[in-house]
Amino acid sequence: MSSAAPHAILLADYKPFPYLLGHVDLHFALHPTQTRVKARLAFAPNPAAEPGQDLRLDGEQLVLKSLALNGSPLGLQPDATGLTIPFADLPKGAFTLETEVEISPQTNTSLDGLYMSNGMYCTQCEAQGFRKITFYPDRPDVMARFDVTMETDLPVQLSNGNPTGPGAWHDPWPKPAYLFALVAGDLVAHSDSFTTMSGRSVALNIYVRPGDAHKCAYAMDSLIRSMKWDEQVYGREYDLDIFNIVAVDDFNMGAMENKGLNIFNSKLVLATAETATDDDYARIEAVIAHEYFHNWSGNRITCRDWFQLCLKEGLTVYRDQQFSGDMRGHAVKRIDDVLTLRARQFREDQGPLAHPVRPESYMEINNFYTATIYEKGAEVIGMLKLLVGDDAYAKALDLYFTRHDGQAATIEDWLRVFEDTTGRDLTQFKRWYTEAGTPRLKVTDDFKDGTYTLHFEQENRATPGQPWKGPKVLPIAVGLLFGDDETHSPTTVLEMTETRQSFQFKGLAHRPCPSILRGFSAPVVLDHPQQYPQHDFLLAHDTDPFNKWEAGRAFAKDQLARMTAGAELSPAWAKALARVVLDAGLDPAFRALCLRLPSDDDMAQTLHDAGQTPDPDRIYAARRAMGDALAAHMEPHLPGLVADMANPGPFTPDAKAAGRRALGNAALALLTRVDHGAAAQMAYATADNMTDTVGALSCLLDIGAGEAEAALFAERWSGDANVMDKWFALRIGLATPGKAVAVAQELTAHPLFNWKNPNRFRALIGTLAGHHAGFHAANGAGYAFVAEWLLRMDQLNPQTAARLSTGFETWPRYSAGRQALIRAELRRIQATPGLSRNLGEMVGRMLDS
Ligand code: B3K
Ligand code: ZN
Repeated sequence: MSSAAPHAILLADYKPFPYLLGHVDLHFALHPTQTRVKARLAFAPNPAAEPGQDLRLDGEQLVLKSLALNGSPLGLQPDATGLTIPFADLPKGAFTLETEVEISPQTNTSLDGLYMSNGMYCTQCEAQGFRKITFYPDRPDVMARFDVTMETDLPVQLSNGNPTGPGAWHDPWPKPAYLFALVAGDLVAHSDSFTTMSGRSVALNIYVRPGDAHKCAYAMDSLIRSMKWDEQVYGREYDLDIFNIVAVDDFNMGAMENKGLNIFNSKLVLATAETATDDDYARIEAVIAHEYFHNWSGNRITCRDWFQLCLKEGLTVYRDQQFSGDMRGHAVKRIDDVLTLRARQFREDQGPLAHPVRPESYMEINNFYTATIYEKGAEVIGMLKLLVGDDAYAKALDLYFTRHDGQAATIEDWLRVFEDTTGRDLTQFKRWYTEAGTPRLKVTDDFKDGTYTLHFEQENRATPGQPWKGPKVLPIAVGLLFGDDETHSPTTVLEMTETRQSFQFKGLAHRPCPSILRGFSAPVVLDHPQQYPQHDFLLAHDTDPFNKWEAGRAFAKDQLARMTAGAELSPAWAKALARVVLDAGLDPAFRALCLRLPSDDDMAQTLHDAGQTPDPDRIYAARRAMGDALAAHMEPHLPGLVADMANPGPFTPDAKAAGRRALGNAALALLTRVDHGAAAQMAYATADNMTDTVGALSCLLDIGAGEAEAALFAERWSGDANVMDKWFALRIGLATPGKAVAVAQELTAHPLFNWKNPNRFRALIGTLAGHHAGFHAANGAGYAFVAEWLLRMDQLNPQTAARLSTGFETWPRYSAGRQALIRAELRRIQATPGLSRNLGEMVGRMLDS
């Protein structure tokens, strides 16, 4: 638990650290409860800082055993958050500080700092875990070269950099402490090698528990493709002799980019056809790439302070999205990314936790690893690239990597490379970094004397602490369609900078149908009063794949909104959708995305944004009715579609085969609605891979059947934690709203509900919080259940508890009754003695708005 009294840290207060740290020697005598850490820190005064300052080192939960300055013992005692060496005690020039501390990895349940997972020692230091390992200036702008040695009986002993002997490592690249890592365990390696563009050979290893080595091939292949891609696309070469990845079962997030020693949640490494779904494979590929790409965007160039987090995260997400698009197809990747953006970032931006891509204050930095920093941070880069063009983007990135190599940089530095490359003034564009909230873009049009005019108006609504905002620079990609026989309609990027702005298209023979915001060229909510037949027309004819999909989406949302208000579903919708889904000329993965109905949470967000109060039960019922109507309409085609999508030959995880499975399983889900599960039962019995197994089981659970299959599944996979997480999530996620809380409650008594494991906790508690109608049960049982478990988790692992508390962030959307119930739970959490700074800050921000 964080012991410091909460107080706000401000961007405006940044000051350079008064001492430079040239070199660090660390020695670990590893022991489960009495690990000894010796540190030798070589300091010199920082000429860029104000002279005469004390030396303040961060340190939490450390037992200080000895302290010496230039070899002479010092009789100082630490306080709860660190150690201060008064300026008067410091020599004039360079000096060396030596400390020895004792820590207890086994009892460190926060999974932050040095901890143990299944008998293995591992670390997580971003953002501020290093201060739980030794006394240190734990801030990203203090960079040093590290030498590490360790003593332990465990056979595999790893740290950053290159090995210099058994259990000894030297990292030649100066780095901040958050990139430090150490692993010791009984592990086996899946090994390979990579030859870089300048001909250096790099040893590659993925370390896992004995018995799991056969599950690493896909992660290794993804790593090699990432290394090649970063050379080819960004000219970035790897810079050590060795690159290690370690998979651990107990991990607070997905993975961590420690220099030369990435540590991964095992669910993002281990994959075989039998145990991993296509989504797992895609995620493994993306996260392996993301962490590898951080070697340049994050490690070689790091952040000056944590307010600049998007500098590394937004850019690295943007790079991993480009990579996945190159590997798997850009149209489908873009649709997936926009679905995630809306589900997580638009949701955040609409509620009490909204914050700018570069925040200006925080209490607990770990609460800011958010969709806004990551996903919106990436969108901002995509807009910048669209505005300056691909060539200028490439030049600006080259300049960024050369100018700032080895530095701890800022968003100002980042924007300056674009300004210097292009001569553009990015002052207005910078609002994307400093102002929170999703702009709304209203569109109207007119046509007169051969001139078609698009009128745009942008609205930038207030967010917590930011009542007023200026207009944003919006790149709006537009195409005009004139008839149903177009094979290509060119895209023009309009640059909007004012609150209201019109753009004319002259010399047209007749009025076009506009396709606006192609490729989702800016992260805005489009308010474009188009309806059937425009949706129908664009769904059939738009040559921009994103907007073709978006037209179907807008059509479905329009229908769902009417249905929640009591109207009937229009038969035109199913007809229009079926035409695309059955078009064999289109990519199956794209057709599968078209079949995916808007989620309940997405509908609630959309209704709230339009000024209505969403009713979770009505949304659920409308979406079910819509699925039933589509199934009835498509019934004659479904068995054929399911059969057509079967892949010939053995399982392969590539995008083409995965796309066919996605469409086949989406069609099977519809078929299950009309054949009462006959085809899905057969599919379950014959499935030879996890995608089809989960696909068939989901179909059955979705219609309230599948008990026998679910039991078989649990029996077969009880020994595989990553697979069992899926089982917990399916049972709860597919329960009917009236039963979801009861099912979740019952599963907390399951012998495999190891709630201390973050993956399992997310699979159960997180899935309930994401079951829209179940979580928002009118009697408040969902809220009380989640609150109870957050409080329990907070005692052990505040980061995971705080992360899951975002289940409550949407409270302002709902009826007064539900609002009161949620706020009561949030107040109950807030009033709990001993609450962590992490959860305390989250709950406080949610209640304050
Ligand atoms: N940089 C890490 C995330 C650290 C989260 C700290 N609470 C993983 C990533 O973004 O690549
Ligand atoms: Zn990252």
